[in-house]
Amino acid sequence: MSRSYRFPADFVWGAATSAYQIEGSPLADGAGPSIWQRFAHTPGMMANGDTGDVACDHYHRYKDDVQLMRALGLKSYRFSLAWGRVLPEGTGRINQKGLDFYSRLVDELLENGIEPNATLFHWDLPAALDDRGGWLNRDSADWFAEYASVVFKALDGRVKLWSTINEPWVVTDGGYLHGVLAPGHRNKYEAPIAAHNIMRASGAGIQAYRAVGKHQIGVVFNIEPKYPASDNPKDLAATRRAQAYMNEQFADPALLGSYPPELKDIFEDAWPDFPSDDFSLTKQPVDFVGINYYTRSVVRHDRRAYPQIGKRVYQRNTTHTETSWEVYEKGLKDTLVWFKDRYGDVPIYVTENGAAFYDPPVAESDIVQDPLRIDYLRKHLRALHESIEAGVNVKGYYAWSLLDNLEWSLGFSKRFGLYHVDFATQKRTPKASAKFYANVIQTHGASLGD
Ligand code: GBH
Repeated sequence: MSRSYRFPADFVWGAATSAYQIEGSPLADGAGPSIWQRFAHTPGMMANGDTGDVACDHYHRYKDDVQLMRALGLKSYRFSLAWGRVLPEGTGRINQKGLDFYSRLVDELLENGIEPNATLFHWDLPAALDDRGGWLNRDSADWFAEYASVVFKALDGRVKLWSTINEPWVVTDGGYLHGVLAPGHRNKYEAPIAAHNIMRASGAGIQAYRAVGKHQIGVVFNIEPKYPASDNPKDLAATRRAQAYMNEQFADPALLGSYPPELKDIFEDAWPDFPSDDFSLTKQPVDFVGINYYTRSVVRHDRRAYPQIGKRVYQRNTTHTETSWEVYEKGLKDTLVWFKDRYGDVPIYVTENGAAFYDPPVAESDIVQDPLRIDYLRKHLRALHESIEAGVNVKGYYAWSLLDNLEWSLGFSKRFGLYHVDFATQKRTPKASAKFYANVIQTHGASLGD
């Protein structure tokens, strides 16, 4: 018997992007540089020397891009604001022209019947704030609240869904521990401090929202479920620590007001004692949580690993994407069910899900064939429907990404878009996955059963 995959009529179907990855013109109209502007212009940091100087030129082409969203039938579009366009020095002076760009984008979305979903911070910290210590400075919570308040005052009349921070784990693991993302630090003592301050900042942003905002605010976590490579107790313990490190280190202070005890074993002498008062700031009531899901990891004990989270075991007999992440749709359901069990019945949006696959060059045809991406989306959307059937309160889903874009330090080499972008000409071409997703949206998911 075939199953039905019909989603609720008010389910929010979306697609997502972020500022530095698509906008281009990072210094236009008085914007201050971000740490990504600096990092991308530091020789050796980016694949092929790629930068966000032009990216998808969305800063100039946003109206055309809103038409692409319309063609998909999107109900909502998730984007981020570049902090340095709004406050070039990160605090203090407001740059009205930068704010106006987002105001025009929001108007364009609303005129086309698409609900804006705005993320305040998707990694592009103003460089001026990095010069003051960035997320290592405890004042960063106040800086973020100041920026957030400026944006809320300008846009809350028109934007009904807000997020504070996108994927704090990536910021601290990539940016402060391994140095592969901006600001490019490799310092085990810094990582937990940056993580703590970013969660304080998220809390301060939510607090600021309660003073002026009338709609909904949450925070976005990347959750990657951890499975043990065997039932050997050492593998089980490493798996438990991996789960605490990547997933609970951020969601626990936000939703439970504490840290999992394993963090002390994971960071060893680099784990500081944080003032207990801080947790009243990190734990603010949220209206929803955003979860970004891409893959899982299978964990084996490895005593040489630092942090003490074992090592990832490559799965030989399964499909992997171009970023070599395993395709594992059951992990999405496991994640959503786990999240509800641990943190309670919070409304959830899947704020990112998608895959990089090799796309054939665009020739004369007007569509790029990407069957692997369709397969990925179909599997994950089915798993999402099963999660709702299992009782998880999922309000919406955003495909990553609307457009091929700058995949951070991997540059333009990895394509996640529903639309192909030719970065030499800026021509957008729909992929078959765009047609597939439009059909899912139009049929409220029923076409997933075909
Ligand atoms: C998101 O991060 C970002 O929000 C977005 O900007 C980005 O473009 C998009 O995903 C695609 O990357 O196998 O050890 O490498 C992704 C978060 C964390 C998901 C690491 C995959 C794999 C770990 N990622 N994870 S590993």
